[in-house]
Amino acid sequence: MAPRPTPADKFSFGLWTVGWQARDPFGDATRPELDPVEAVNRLAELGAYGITFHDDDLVPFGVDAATRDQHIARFRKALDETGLVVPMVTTNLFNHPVFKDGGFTSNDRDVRRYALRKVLRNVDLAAELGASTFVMWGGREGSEYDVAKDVRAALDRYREAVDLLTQYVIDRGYNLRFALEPKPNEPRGDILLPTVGHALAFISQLAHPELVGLNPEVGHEQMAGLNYAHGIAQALWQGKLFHLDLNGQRGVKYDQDLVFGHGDLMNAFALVDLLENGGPNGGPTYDGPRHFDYKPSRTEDMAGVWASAAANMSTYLLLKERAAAFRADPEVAEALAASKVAELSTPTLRPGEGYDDLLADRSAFEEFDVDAVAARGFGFVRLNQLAVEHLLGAR
Ligand code: 3MF
Ligand code: MG
Ligand code: MG
Repeated sequence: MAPRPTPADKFSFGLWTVGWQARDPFGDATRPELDPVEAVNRLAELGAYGITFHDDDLVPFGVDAATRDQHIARFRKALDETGLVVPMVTTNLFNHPVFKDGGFTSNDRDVRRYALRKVLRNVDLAAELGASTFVMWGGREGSEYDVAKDVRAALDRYREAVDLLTQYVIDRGYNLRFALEPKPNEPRGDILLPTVGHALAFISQLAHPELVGLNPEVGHEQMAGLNYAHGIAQALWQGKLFHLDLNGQRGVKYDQDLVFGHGDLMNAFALVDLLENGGPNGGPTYDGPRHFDYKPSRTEDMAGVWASAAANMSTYLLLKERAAAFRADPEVAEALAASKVAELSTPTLRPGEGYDDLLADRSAFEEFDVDAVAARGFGFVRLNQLAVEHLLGAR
C-alpha cells in the first residue's frame, strides 16, 4: 500500500507542473488549461502542503494592474480556504520573446533593466504571500555561440542583478532568501551556472552570499552526468540547500521532468536517506519543502495528472520508509562497519596533531604495510546489495 501524504510531510508543487498543458517542440497541448484555484484545491486534497509559481503562471503576462490583483485575490482565497501555503515564488524570465537572449545577462541592456523590474515586482508579491525562498532559474541566461557572449561580462551582470535583489530584500526587511537553480542546457545551448558546483562558486563572489543558496533539480544535475545526491550533500555541507526540485530523469538527454523516482531510483533512495536521515553518518538534514518540479507526461489526461502528482509524494514516502528500514537493519549496521563508513567521520589527524607529529609517526609511513592494507576489500558491493534488497522490499 502506498503511504498517504499529509501536510506535515511538506510536499509542494509548482503551479506549472500539474498545470502543464503538454505542449512540446514537436506537438500541441494535449490537455486543457488548469485554473490555479483548482490546482490549489486538488493538491490540498491529495495531501500537499504548498504550492509555488512563476509570476506568469498565476497572472497572464502583460495584463493590467486591476486584472493582476483579481488573479492574486482569487488565488489567496483558495489558499486561505485550503490552508495551502506558498513557501517559494519564482519569476519567468524565459518564456516571452523579449528574453530570447536572457534576462539578467541579455546583451541588450534595456532587456536587463526590464528583467530586474519584473523580478522586483514579483519579490514584493513573494513577500506579501509569506514565501521564504525566491528561486531564480536562468534558463535563457546563456548562449549557443561562444563568440556571441562575453561570459565574464555576463557573470558581472548576473552578480550585479543578484546583488541588487539581495540589497532590496534587506532594505525592505523581507524575510526572503534567494535560491539559484543550476541547469547545464535547454533551452539555451549552454546555460550560465550550469551545475551545483558552478553556482556555489558564483555565490562566493556576491555582496550578500548569506542570502543566496541553491535550488538544485534532480534532472538538471543528471543531464550533466552528475550525481544529484552528491550535489545535494555538498550543498548541505556548505549550508546552501535552501530549496530543491525533485523529479526523475533517465540519463544525459533533454530535461524529462519525470515523476520523482521514475529515473534513477537508487540515487533517489540515497537522496531521501540523505534528506531524512543525514546519510550514512548522520549530519545535518534538510527541513525545507519537498518540492516537485516534474511534468505529467504528454500521454496523460487530467486524471493522469492527479495520479502522477500523487505518485511523486507516495514514491518519496516509500523511499523514506525503505531508508528507515535500511538504517534499522542490524545486518546493514554490520556491513557499514565492515565498510568503515563511519570511520570517515574520524579526523585524519589526532586532536592537536600537526604535520611535525605526522612526519614523526613511523606507523603512518615507514612501518605502514601498504601491501597488506591494499589487499583488504571494502565490501561496498555487499552493502549496496543490502540497499537494493531494502529498496525492493526483500528485507
Ligand atoms: C526548467 C525548470 C524551471 C524552474 C523554475 C523555477 C520551469 O528546467 O526546472 O521550471 O524550476 O523556473 O524557478
Ligand atoms: Mg527542469
Ligand atoms: Mg526546476
